[in-house]
Amino acid sequence: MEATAIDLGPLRGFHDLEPAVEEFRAAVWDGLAGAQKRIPAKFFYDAEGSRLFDAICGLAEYYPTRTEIGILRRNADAIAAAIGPEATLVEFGSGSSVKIRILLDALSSLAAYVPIDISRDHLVAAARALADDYDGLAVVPVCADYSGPVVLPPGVSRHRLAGFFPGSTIGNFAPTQAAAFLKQVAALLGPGGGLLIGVDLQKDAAILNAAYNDADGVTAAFNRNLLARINRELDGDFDLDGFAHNACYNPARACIEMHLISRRHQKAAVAGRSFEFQHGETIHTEDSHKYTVDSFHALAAAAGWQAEQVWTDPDHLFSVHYLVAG
Ligand code: AVJ
Repeated sequence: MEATAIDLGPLRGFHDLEPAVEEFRAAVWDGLAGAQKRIPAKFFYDAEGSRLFDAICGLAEYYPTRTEIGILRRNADAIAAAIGPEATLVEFGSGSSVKIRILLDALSSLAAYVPIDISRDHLVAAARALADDYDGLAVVPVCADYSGPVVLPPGVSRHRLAGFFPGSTIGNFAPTQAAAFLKQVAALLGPGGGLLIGVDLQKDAAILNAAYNDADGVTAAFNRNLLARINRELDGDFDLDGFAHNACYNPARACIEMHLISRRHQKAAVAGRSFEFQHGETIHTEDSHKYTVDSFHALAAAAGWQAEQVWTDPDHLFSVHYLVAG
């Protein structure tokens, strides 16, 4: 079979480390073999999952995206001043171009923009659109799983590195993993490096539960797409109607837990292996941890980051932090 060439258009390079299907299969086999079945949330984002996530971001109930965008817009100048001139901006997960465009508009000079994302097609499309719209901006996309070790491409200026990790994606990590990730980012960006990070805040459980159980069922479709993806990529035979979406705030863990609940006793095959599901048994698909400003500062400090500034919205729903390594 011939390799398909990727048309880079005006991009300055492309580093493709997209996880292979073997990694997905190993994670699903492993995750469905345990007493509590689970699948890592990073596998939500195939093309269909990325499309559904974009739809979630526009839902009335899903406050984080529009709230974070509001915070970035209102404080764009202060954020640009904190990042400083001639920085190389490294984005972990290149989901929403709306957010990065707010920063690119406010930053008067930038050495390069390096988006890192697990979903190759999504990444290339978003990177190309930015390179088209921001004349002279060096856009260097890296297709990789940033939850593991990341190596920046050669030729990217290390003069001054600033990370951007919006969306409260940090909440998908358990607190100990989040600290490990923040340490790894500090090592990657080096002493004096900065990190602009969005963190969802603890709040009334009713607001949180509504955000993850939208009336239109988009979050349910996003959750079930994990099974559809297994069927597509791992020769699975999941009956999608056999699983119900469930998301619920667990106050003891300060965390939204998302599950797929088996509606009956059933079996499903994944790449030649059969798994059994009891009636009511769940697959744990996502954790979304919520912080206070103080609990996040403590986490960041334990990982070697100093809290420089924090911006929030009038209702205290969401926070954006600027941290400095060292
Ligand atoms: C972007 C991963 C942070 O946890 O709120 C949205 C993902 N899951 N609705 C979140 C998500 C269900 C989202 N993160």
